[in-house]
Amino acid sequence: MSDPLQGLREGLAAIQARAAEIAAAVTREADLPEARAEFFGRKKGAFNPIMSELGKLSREARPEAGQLINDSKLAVEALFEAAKARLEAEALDAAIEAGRLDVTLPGRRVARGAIHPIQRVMDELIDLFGQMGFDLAEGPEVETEAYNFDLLNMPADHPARDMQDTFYLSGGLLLRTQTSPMQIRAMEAQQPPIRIIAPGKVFRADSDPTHSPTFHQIEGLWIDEDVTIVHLKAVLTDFLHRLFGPDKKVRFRPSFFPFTEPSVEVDIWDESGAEGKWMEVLGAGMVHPQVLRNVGWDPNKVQGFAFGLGVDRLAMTRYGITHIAHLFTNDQRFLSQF
Ligand code: 2NM
Repeated sequence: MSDPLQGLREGLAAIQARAAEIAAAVTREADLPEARAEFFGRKKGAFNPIMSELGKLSREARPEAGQLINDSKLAVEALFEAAKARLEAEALDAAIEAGRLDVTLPGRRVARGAIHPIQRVMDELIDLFGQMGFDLAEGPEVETEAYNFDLLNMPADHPARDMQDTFYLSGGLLLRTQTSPMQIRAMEAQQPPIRIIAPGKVFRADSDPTHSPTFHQIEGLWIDEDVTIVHLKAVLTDFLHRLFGPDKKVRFRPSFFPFTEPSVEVDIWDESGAEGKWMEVLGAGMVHPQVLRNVGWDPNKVQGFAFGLGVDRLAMTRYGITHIAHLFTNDQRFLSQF
């Protein structure tokens, strides 16, 4: 007895064989929909002509034929599902291979930071003055002429205001040339007594092998009803002995600053060379009565002293740094020594 579905079976077998070939040949997941369309596409799908043949079969043969076609479609669908799973696994393998780490390679050394020599000295000085009862004052690096000069008894024709020394900004502003404006601000903001230090960066249009346009100062101020030049000598001598050792020889010389009267400069005896020499480390003086009046204080009721010192030179002496440029180039090899 001849099988009326013989032709259908052969046709479906051919489709499945071709589907197996095509599904196995796909190498990229993105190509799958196109390959699938060869069998299930609305227009070119390989099952379409077979579906239209269905109508030519006898009524009795149709259910079995329908079943055969469905089974075949499911088989082809399974082939493409398997191909999809294979491609996903291949992509995962490739990603793992590409990201493979050799955990036996030596690690990269992390450069460790260190505190800059200037900041080390700053911290040490702030700590020393803190032990001596001085509070910390702060203030802006961009200042007005009033705070940087006028209120410090440096009038408009004062040589220090020359364009050659001061970085002027627009709008009547400037980069502070000294830390003293912080002291003026502190005096304005509170009432006597006051005992503060004001550390920070200062700026002068000055650049050569021994001068940097940015450098660091710490200034101090102590005002009360009965602070005299004796306190100035005692506090600064004590400070220098704490910093350099109790046997360090200290010398006070008369000097001049517009914001103090009288003014002094303070030297220490430097024995590092063959000969030994006096080395200037501080400027100081009794705060000028005009400066006190400028902040609204009565110089007949309160008085006191102020001082200033350059931190950069101190840091160089302390750490044996011979070139000022080392302080600013931020060379890791230099900085990591501290
Ligand atoms: C120095 C030397 C002498 C000083 C004076 C003042 C203020 F604000 F009280 F007037 N602040 N700092 C001063 C005095 C600074 O530096 C070499």
